[in-house]
Amino acid sequence: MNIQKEQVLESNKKSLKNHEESYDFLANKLSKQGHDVSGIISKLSEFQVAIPSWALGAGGTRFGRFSFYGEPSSLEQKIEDIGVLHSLTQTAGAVSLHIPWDIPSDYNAIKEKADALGIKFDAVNSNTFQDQQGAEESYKYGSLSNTSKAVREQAIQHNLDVIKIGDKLGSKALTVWLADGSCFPGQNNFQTAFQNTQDSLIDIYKGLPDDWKMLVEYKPYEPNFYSTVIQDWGASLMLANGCGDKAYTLVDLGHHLPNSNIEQIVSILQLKGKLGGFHFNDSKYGDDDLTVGSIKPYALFLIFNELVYGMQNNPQNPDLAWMIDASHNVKDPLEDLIQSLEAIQEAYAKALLIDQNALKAAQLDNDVVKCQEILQGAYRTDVRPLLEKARLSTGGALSPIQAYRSLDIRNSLISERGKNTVATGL
Ligand code: PSV
Ligand code: MN
Repeated sequence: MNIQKEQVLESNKKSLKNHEESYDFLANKLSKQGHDVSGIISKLSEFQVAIPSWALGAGGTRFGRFSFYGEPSSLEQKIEDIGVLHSLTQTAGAVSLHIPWDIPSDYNAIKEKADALGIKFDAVNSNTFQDQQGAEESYKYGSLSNTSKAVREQAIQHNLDVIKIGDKLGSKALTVWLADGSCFPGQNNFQTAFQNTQDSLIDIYKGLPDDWKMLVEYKPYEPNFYSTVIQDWGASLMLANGCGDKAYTLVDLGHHLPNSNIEQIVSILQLKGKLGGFHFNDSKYGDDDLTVGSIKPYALFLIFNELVYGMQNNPQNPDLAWMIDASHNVKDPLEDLIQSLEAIQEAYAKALLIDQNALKAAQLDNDVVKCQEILQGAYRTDVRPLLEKARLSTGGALSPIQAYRSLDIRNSLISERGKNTVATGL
């Protein structure tokens, strides 16, 4: 299903006057404070976040899965769903494919479809955490770290195949996340597992095209509950450094133990030029994969403060691959993704309002109270009119959720696809 520009314009009509009033008020106030409002609007419009190909159907847990029906049952349909998100939000201009869940059957057709909808192919993700049908070796006891050379070779080859698939689509990065680890003390030799992983990653790295990056994702636990081979940013950074300049660390917000200072991790990785990618989500307890900004919006803002600082001050760090990596047990997946996209833009806009010069001066003066006032002053600003303006200026919806509902998109998808379709993914 495709949304026409006129439908979006029509849905905007009702709230246009309200938007103009609130935008004029805010823009006026911010300009008086010395902010470059149109510069902020352009930055918001340029900020595009990839949608993971595995998040468009119902999520679920091992206890159950409850569909909202009309799920995309092919990669073409997944791209169409991302097209819906992009038409409404104008910030979902990329897709991140998970292989083998989403291997294109017709590369040209997929590329044409994505192109027509303004969607690029961001990082491709390999999967060595599930056994594939017909595979000779099993990943039950690990993949790149496995004690068996044959298993490691199969996992290396899979990653090389994923690079080839991504290359045909125009992707420029491979994300490697390993479930490898152990469930019980003594099960693994930590050093052997780490060294095997390093050697395997180097073999994959050798197959990386010159203009590609390798993004090494870390996670402290799950599905292994005693140890994970790449458990934190330190392990990821060591492995990336062991591979070379094109290898970077990828931070997934849900992959930290409770109360970790993620903003500090992000900051130091940028200083070292080694932050390559980002998976957005939110969590209360662990890797909960909840809607971005739904639990800890202030932490998200503090992370964006560091990201903005890094983007402005760390030319040694490359442009990042931004992606949402969330799931949804009780929401329409498309509504959930719209809410995540909005939360990301909101945190970014607020971080752009931080007066970096004033903050630096207050830090030099050790004026702790002023430092906090500056951060919280930006955080407490209601920036939603700026987000609306950014969307309006690129043909998006003033309120993507309202437009999604008033255009009755889920019901149209159900009529087109039926109730029983199931999207690939976890
Ligand atoms: C693992 O929890 C993860 O964050 C990795 O990025 C996977 O590729 C993704 O979720 C999907 O399972
Ligand atoms: Mn992730």
